[in-house]
Amino acid sequence: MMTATNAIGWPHAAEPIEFDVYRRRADFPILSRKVHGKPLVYLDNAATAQKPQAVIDALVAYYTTENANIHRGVHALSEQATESYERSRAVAQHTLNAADTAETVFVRGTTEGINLVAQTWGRANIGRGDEIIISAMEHHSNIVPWQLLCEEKRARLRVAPINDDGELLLDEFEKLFGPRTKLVALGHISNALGTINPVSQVIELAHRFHARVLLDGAQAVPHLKVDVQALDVDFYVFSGHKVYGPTGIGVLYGKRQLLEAMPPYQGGGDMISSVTFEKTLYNRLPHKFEAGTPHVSGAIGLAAALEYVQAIGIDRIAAHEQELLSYATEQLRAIPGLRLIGTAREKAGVVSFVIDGVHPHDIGTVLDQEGIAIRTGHHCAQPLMQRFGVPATARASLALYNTADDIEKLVTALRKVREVFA
Ligand code: C6P
Repeated sequence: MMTATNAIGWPHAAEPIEFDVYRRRADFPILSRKVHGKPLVYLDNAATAQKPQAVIDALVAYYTTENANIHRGVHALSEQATESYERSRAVAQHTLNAADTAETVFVRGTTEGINLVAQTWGRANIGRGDEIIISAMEHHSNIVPWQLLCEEKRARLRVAPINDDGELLLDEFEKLFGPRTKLVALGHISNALGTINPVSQVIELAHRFHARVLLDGAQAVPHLKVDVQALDVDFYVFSGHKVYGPTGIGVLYGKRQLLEAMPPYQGGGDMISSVTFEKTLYNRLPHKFEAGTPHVSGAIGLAAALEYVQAIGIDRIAAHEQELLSYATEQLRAIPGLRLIGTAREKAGVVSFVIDGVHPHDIGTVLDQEGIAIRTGHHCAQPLMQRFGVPATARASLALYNTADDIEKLVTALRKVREVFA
């Protein structure tokens, strides 16, 4: 249990919060609104999760009582804002079980975290002919930054294949390693399939070949316990908005010795210890990577979200979501003409599917009229769609506040889709 003091008074994890899903739903004000006259059924959590009152209150409290620039002022507000920002970093560090706050860099989100590593560690460590391994199920954020780097350095991007269930083929994966392999960049959980990748095995394998590993944890941190030290992962990134926090804030974890050796990402205020026109000395970690005024309120809101999750218990959230996933899978399988895309044995709360003769966008539009929010499209994973031979899928994705009733409404609406388009 966290015992850190709470500078701006949001309800933090002093006491565990009971996990009764209907009580927890009441923590999320948006869930009581209607859409097209129907109660909102929010099943687009992989895109972004809704925010509990604790997070909204933390943002309001910060702007109402503390707002100031950080690390700069000697006045009281600046000192308080700095303390809250740095305390938020400690909450993020604790969430990932990083050894030190110096290893916990605030970024805008997963996308920026991956680009930061590609442009700093990557540019310094990847050379002509070197190889980077990704998988066939990556989000564009974990493809394009490496393509840019490979183009610049004339390095080679290699893609680990997956089977028809959407699972990594570990034997094939292993065959991709060689003396030029410098990095493996892998999604911890696929946003489009829900597959939970065997990341411990991958890290162990990569380290045998002296390659570094970056895990894209955008879909993992909201759904399972992540321990970067136990994993022995080199870099780990996630976005705040998918774990009930604000948009525009995320975390990059990096092992200290790697971050120390990396050049800065951007230049500007706060990332320096001294500047002359002849030479600039950089600030200590993690500030070396946080140029300019950071998203102070975002970090504070993220900490409130992480503490909220921690107070409920990530294991209880995971168990609840797994139960709903089994129920949803069973119910969807019973709909004639519906095909699930992504049937891995180890899965998080994502169900992607197509329905014979119906474009996924039409599914999304009919569901929207019923107040049901899902995502349709390629989910920023176009190569994965090509692998499954579909242009797009419909995707329902779960969060801690979803219920069996939400699944039943989804299933009823999908049966309606069949009737409308059959
Ligand atoms: N996936 C989805 O609907 P940002 O946008 O930086 O917060 O996260 C990017 C990202 C990276 N990796 C994975 C596995 C992701 O799922 C995402 C975001 C959203 O699936 C929006 S495309």
